[in-house]
Amino acid sequence: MRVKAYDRGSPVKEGEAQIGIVVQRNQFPPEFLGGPYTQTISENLPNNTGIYTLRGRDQDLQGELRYEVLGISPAPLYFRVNPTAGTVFTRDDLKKDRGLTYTLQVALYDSGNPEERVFTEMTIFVNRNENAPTFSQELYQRTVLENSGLGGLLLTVQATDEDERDVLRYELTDDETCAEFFYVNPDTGALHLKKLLTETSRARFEVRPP
Ligand SMILES: [Ca+2]
Ligand SMILES: [Ca+2]
Repeated sequence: MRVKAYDRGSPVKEGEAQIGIVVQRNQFPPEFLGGPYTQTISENLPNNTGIYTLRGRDQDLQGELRYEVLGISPAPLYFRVNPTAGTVFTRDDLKKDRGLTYTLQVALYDSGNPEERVFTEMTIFVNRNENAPTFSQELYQRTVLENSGLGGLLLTVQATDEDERDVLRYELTDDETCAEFFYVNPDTGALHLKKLLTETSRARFEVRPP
């Protein structure tokens, strides 16, 4: 646009200028990058531990992005998000609950006028250890010949754990002589001879729970 000013003198004289108006519009909503999000954590995490940082952007950002937890219950009781950094933190003792999966719904706002927003969900899996492993039998027994060869499979112990994600490992816990003559595969529970029994006069080996 042009604008003109003139006097009322005689003769009339005038000056001219240009006017430029820039209209700032909020054309683009913000967006989350890389979602949907998942994270697996331990139930033992202390309060205020950062577990993940959400990332957002806005093509015509005029101020700052703002993150806010909106749901979904009970996730907001245990998790919060830093409004400017987007980092998700624990906010309470997870042992107060027994949930294994939490869905945290987070909104992202730009600072436009009017404000635009977008939502995302973060799924948080919590590892809990509520059950001790149990063996399939209280006693495993096997008689072997004194001259049994090394490495042969004597028996296999087997335990299960009701905590789905727990991975079990086996270990001999009794006296040193047992550990000297026998070996248990930590992954499979298979018990093998690792030293010839002719090298001891002992007739009975017992491995008991601690
Ligand atoms: Ca925007
Ligand atoms: Ca367990």
